[in-house]
Amino acid sequence: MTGDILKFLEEKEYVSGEVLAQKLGISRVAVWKQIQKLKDMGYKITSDQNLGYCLVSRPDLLFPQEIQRGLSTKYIGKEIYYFPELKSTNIMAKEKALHRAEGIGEGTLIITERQSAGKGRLGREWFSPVGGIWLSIILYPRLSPSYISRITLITAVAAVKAIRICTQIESQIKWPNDILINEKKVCGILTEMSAELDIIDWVVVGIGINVNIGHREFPEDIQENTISLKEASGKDVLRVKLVQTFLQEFEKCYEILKRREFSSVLKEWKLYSHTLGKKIELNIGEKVVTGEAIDINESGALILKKEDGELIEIISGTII
Ligand code: BT5
Repeated sequence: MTGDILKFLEEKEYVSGEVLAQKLGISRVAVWKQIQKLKDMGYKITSDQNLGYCLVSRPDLLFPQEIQRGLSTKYIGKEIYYFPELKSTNIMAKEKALHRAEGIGEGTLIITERQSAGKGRLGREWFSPVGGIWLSIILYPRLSPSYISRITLITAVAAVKAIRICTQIESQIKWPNDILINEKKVCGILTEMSAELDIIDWVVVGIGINVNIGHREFPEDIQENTISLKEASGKDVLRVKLVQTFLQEFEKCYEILKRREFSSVLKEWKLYSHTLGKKIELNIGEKVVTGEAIDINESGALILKKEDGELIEIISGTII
């Protein structure tokens, strides 16, 4: 309901309680109650006995009605579950993905202001205080499970583009799931799935972006290698705009992937790559391999040229 009333409130202009009541088909007292609710949520609204209500400013919070206002996607983010705090958006998204039959559609978004137990890969922790973007998208692609690494790659491309559009900052992708600015991590991606032998059941793409977070807020042990967009740009970044832009870019890339036309996104990935052409040391399972990262192939695997010249394909690993 508060979402409905927001559609009719004008910024910097008064709308009478009478008009709002008529448009929403509720009483003027009910309008007043909704206005109080919005104020409690952080919307600044002035009221005048004769003129009615005027929206002065919106809070910098990731409310669904704010994200959906002006969002031009077809299905990504059309349904949004918002929480002021969650353990982990990926955990919540995985629970929801199990309820596809009950209407949890493709593109459903789980978003929160802070995570108390944000997850990285392989059980690692993800620090997620207020001021960042912590979200997960639920997908049901009719693709084989081998597409999972490509889903991480397209997410990274969408994130780099959204960051550039909203902040003019050029970031780079460190294979497979990190986005870096000046060699420091600004964003991480965690893709999880459930699949049959040859078809994906569901995928949850989780992304965390350090947006308006002060450097000293990061725990000491990761401070040296982390950065936020606020730090990099020297000013606060509009998180709602960044979420919208990311969702729009993501949907474009995902549509391409669903048509199995990965090569155009892969081309962009290579353009933004921080990894290709570098000598790297990779942790893969129990083993460590060293070599030059020479390419990413059409399946999203990293091609590593070992010191003895042998070429190996790596689907997942961590660069040390
Ligand atoms: C990742 O793991 O980079 C995946 C992070 C995904 C986070 C999102 S937030 C929304 C969704 N819900 C979740 O619960 N998770 C996803 P990995 O490559 O394993 O990197 C983890 C490592 O990054 C940690 O061990 C730290 O060293 C470092 N790290 C932790 N928090 C960080 C932060 N906020 N910024 C930069 N680095 C961080």
